[in-house]
Amino acid sequence: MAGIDYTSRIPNNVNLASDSRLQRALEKWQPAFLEWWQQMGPEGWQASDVYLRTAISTDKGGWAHFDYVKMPDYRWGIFLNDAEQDRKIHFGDHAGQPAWQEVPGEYRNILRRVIVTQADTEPASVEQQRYLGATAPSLYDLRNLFQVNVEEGRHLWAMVYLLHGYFGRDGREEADELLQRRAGDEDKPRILDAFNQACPDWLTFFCFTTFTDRDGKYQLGALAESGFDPLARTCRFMLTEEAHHLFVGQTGIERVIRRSVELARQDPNGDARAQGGIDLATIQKYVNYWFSYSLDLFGSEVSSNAADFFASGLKGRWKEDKYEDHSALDATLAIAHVEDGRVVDKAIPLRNAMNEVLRGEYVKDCEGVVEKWNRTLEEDGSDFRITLPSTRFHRRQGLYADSCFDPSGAPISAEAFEARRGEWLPSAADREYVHSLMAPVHEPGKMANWIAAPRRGINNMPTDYEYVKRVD
Ligand code: BYC
Ligand code: FE
Ligand code: FE
Repeated sequence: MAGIDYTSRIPNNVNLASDSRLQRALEKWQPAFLEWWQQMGPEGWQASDVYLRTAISTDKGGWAHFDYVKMPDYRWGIFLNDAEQDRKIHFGDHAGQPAWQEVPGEYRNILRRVIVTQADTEPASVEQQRYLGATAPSLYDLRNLFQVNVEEGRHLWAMVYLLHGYFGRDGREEADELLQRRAGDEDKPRILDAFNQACPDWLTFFCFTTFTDRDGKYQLGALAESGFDPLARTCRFMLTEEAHHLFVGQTGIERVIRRSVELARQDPNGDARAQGGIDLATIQKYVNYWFSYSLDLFGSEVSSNAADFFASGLKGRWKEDKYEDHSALDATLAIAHVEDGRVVDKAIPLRNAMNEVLRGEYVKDCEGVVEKWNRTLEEDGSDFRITLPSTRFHRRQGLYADSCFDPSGAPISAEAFEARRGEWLPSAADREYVHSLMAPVHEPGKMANWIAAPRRGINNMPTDYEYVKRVD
């Protein structure tokens, strides 16, 4: 079961051949996807040979195969983790009942909405990253970008399979619309804000893969608990692919930090910018920006949608098994509210606080990442430390969206915020400066001046391996 059938037009491990209607529907969607990829996927490089990994089975450890592939020939397909026998819904109002193998009628609409929202982020991120190939700091980084891009494309396939397979005609219509919305488009934007923000440079890319892909990790983790079994199984496999995206982000920022410290040391005034590097204060501003936009992706702190998702058994908590009480009916969570310009805690029924519960897990994970960056700073002899701003800082969604806070979370006036915005968030001049550093480096093993070399290569290959062979 875990083995993947690569002989059919759409690689899969769901025995697609046995359902000819579904197979035909997906085969009809496939050319539209490929056309979208040509139009909105990585600009240029489509004829180049890229050292990519492809899934060959969903077994633990043994699923990756590495080889040179031209991106349009990547075998996008449908890979679900194996079914667990007699799996039960394990939280919410239906706990103890058999997991659903078909869409429960009463939850059809909310389930479709969650799947569409998840699906929408995948092509959105590819669109946001479309032009980064032109300015890659090394072939190693270029290859990682393309790996992330093809896998986000596959995540779209994972969700489109659910829409086509379980939601009939409206599912097919949603699948078509997923190829019509565009990141950042005024008329047809992507659904969630972070996926309409520009990603014009590699510092942004590394922040995005650290913080925004990490939202993906936690949302997929919550959906991997779902009582709708096909969703749980597909999210479990997506999570194994996701780990590499997070690695790209975390090590990317770490390499920018290392190089920044090194360049500052070479400069008589300790100024990394004077040596063509990215100063640590600028990195901190990009961290503030992408952390806060990614916090928004968890939705409002108090949400009846979130309560419904949990009650219905469709979306659980991160590692739901570690909790003792799976009903979440008799508990509350203290959530900071703003009242008359002051921050006061209020007890919120736990089900309504599920977005905040998941965000809390996410924040802990981000703190661990920042700790690792700070260890690098310490090892390299720098006194600077990266910090995460308060979860109230610079929010666009939820309880704090209509007030202003400083990075410590203290309420401030809108004027005070505007006066200091440039200290806390990337200014136009910061963006321009970072952009000015983005020049492509295509020689194997060579790195752009503003970033340190990776400690090791991909799949045990040396760092100066020719990860991308340009063919024009
Ligand atoms: N931007 O009760 P509320 C990934 C909307 S990332 C714009 O606060 P709810 C990836 C919300 O839709 C993972 N709108 O929120 C990463 C609702 O609209 P309607 C993506 C927003 O519903 C990198 C209204 O505000 N997966 O995989 O409890 C690269 C009030 O809703 C935003 C998922 O998101 C926002 N940030 O929760 C590639 C999982 N936030 O319905 C891929 C599926 C909220 O009133 N989605 N709104 O029109 C969900 O579970 C939920 O929809 C959310 C929101 C957690 C996003
Ligand atoms: Fe994804
Ligand atoms: Fe990802």
